[in-house]
Amino acid sequence: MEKKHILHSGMFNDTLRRWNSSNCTLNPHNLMYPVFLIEEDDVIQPIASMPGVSRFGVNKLKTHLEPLIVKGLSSILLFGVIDKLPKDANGTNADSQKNPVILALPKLKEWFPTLTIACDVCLCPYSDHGHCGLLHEDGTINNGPSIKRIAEIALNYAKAGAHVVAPSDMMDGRIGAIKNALIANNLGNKVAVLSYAVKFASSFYGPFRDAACSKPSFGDRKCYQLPPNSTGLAMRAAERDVHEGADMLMVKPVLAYLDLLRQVKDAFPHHPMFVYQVSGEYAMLYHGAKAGAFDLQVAVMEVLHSCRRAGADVIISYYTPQVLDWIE
Ligand code: PB1
Repeated sequence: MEKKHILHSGMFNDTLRRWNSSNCTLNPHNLMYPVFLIEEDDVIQPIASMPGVSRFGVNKLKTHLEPLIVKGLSSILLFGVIDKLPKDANGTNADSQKNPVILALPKLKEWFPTLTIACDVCLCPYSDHGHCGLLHEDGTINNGPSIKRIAEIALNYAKAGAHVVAPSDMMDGRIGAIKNALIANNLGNKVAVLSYAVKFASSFYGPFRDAACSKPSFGDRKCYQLPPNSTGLAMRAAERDVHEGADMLMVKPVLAYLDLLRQVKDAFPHHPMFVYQVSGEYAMLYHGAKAGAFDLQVAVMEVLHSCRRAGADVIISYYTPQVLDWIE
């Protein structure tokens, strides 16, 4: 046997295994914690489709985040969920002064000065049609007004104190529109744009749509979320958003798209690469472990390490609270 083919000598103890796994470290700053924010400040609403995940009023979110900050949590991704505020065709309450995200931002910044706060920017949780953009009469996406509206919402979150705006709408040109709006308002150097650049029309979003009350009222999102089997469109989407000024890129979902994560990271090595372990991926691991198929901690850590190995710099995961304990 060739000497170089003797591999067991490189893995017979934990230190040797760590030496062979150095590019897969997982630290708190590699995690971003997605949280759902509701209008009622002192309410917690467990989400049936995502066992262990809840929607929080801002005061309950404070209590929930405090111990996580102590364990090193450095960033969250806010999703507003409205129930009392009306939804309309324009998503008016996406950025109204009663929007829970707009109201929470100054409080969260005061309570947690070390926390980087990203805000998801989209119309689907606020529009009566449940789509991520504005529509023509015939129900198709009206792209021009959509990116204008998305940029307006992003700017209002930035003005309310967001460090990062993250447009998950997938409209063509929204990154450039947001960037222009930030620059025109002297915020171009104070607010980062995290683009959901490579986001697929996945089957793994169901639990989120339940959690955020954001299901499309008709049709689907296949005309603006990438076809799951597209590589060319995926790479062109990343290139488009880099060209328009995105500060960070994202691939979403992740487990079924690790190949594209690697391709995007290799194509754009100078951009922080985010991945989103989405609601269906969360639930899949939860229920698999509950059914006894595998140990939850071992499986979740195996998946998160695969994301790091495939090029992810930051992982958006609902498992963040548990992972902070597991890596402590
Ligand atoms: O956890 C998840 O499933 C995330 C879902 C994601 C949130 N950014 C979107 C997917 C969808 O519902 O189509 C929401 C789109 N703005």
